[in-house]
Amino acid sequence: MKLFFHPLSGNSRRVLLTVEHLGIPVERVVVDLRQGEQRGAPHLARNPNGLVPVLDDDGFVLWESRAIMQYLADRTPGQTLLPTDARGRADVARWLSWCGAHMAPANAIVVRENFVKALTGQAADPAEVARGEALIAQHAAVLDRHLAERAWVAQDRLTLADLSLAAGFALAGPARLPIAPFAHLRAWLGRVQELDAWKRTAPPPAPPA
Ligand SMILES: N[C@@H](CCC(=O)N[C@@H](CS)C(=O)NCC(=O)O)C(=O)O
Repeated sequence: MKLFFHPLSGNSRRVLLTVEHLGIPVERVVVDLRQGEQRGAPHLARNPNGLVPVLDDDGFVLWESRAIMQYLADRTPGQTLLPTDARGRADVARWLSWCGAHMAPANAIVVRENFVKALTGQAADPAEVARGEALIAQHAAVLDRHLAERAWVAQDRLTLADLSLAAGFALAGPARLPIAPFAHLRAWLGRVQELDAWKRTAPPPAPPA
């Protein structure tokens, strides 16, 4: 099994977290996003969107990080990250969908403006930063309220929902994501960051611009 990824990519991180937590042997292949390798013909043949991550399981090629997470869990006997009963799966799927539609895109705006652009010597666009911060405030408030009464996002245990959402906050410090007002969210993020899988998937220091 091969995973095409980039070490600083939050979308890759949620798959790496799943791989590490489940202990799946995967060959990791870096796609050099700074050099535009994702837009070259070999990678476009894997993913016509020109994005990472992509999983290649003996010719079964799968893109979209949350689909890859679910596939890996389904292929792992005895795993507990993805429930097998309909309601449990729906609960986790609800948060995976919400992460993809709302929380992660909001985080991504501010990560791009405050972190990715700095890597390439570009200035952040203040209007975009403000737009991203407003979206984070809106969606993080929902997650924070939810986490006020529970330790984990779904099912009262660690699931793919936690790994998916936490990956979107991986660059909260360097990208200055405005999560200071959300104490329950920060406490939950701390719990995820204590996981061995989190520690083993930490990206290397960002290269200079
Ligand atoms: N919805 C996709 C998003 C993937 C995505 O946006 N990947 C980013 C890295 S975090 C990427 O490949 N960017 C390269 C580019 O935009 O050229 C997923 O969840 O896998």
